[in-house]
Amino acid sequence: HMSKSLEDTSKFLSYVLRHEPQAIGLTLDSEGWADIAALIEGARQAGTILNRDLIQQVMDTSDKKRFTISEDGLRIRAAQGHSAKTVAITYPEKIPTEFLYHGTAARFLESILKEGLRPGKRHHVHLTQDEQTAVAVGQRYGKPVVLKIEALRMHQQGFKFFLAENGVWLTDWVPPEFLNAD
Ligand code: HQG
Repeated sequence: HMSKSLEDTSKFLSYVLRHEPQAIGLTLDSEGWADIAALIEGARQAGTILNRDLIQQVMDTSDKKRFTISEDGLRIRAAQGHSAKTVAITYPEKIPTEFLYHGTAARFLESILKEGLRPGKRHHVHLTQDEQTAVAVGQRYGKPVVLKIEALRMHQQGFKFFLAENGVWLTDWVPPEFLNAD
């Protein structure tokens, strides 16, 4: 489990590597990679304590494996969850399992059943193979509801699915006809 300070470090990394790299003068390439030395220097200038050891501790204790370090050890990226406009990761396209799950809050249900699942500010809709993970995701916004998605049937009808390196499934949009709330 993660300590409070490591959790803060993880949240800082999510913020700059997914959403606002420019907040610390950082540049992400189109695959989402940031230079680790530049990340540490940008954090220092913003008054955030960060070093390689802290980054490594976050990597080692992260249940969701949110971040990936390049093989040469010089770069880091978030595996998924981006909203940053300059990032467009080329995820491998995969055939999904029969069902995938999405956790959300009960108050969003009416809108979701009308419009389908939309990515919002992020680049994709996030789905998981694991119902329990979906419950935890939904809890972040209120009373959780888990939607069961007919992923394989979507795939058979031409919808594309991508698998991030941390096991999170991504797609562009889930139309209401493939959603079940029960
Ligand atoms: C909802 C976490 C109304 C959607 C997780 C969600 C994930 C709609 C919210 C990752 C809607 C967007 C992403 C519609 C979707 N009407 N609401 N038509 N379509 N929504 O945070 O999936 O811990 O951008 O249900 O594990 O909650 O950050 O997406 O509630 O993988 O690493 O709009 O974040 O990972 O919220 O979470 P988000 P998400 P981390």
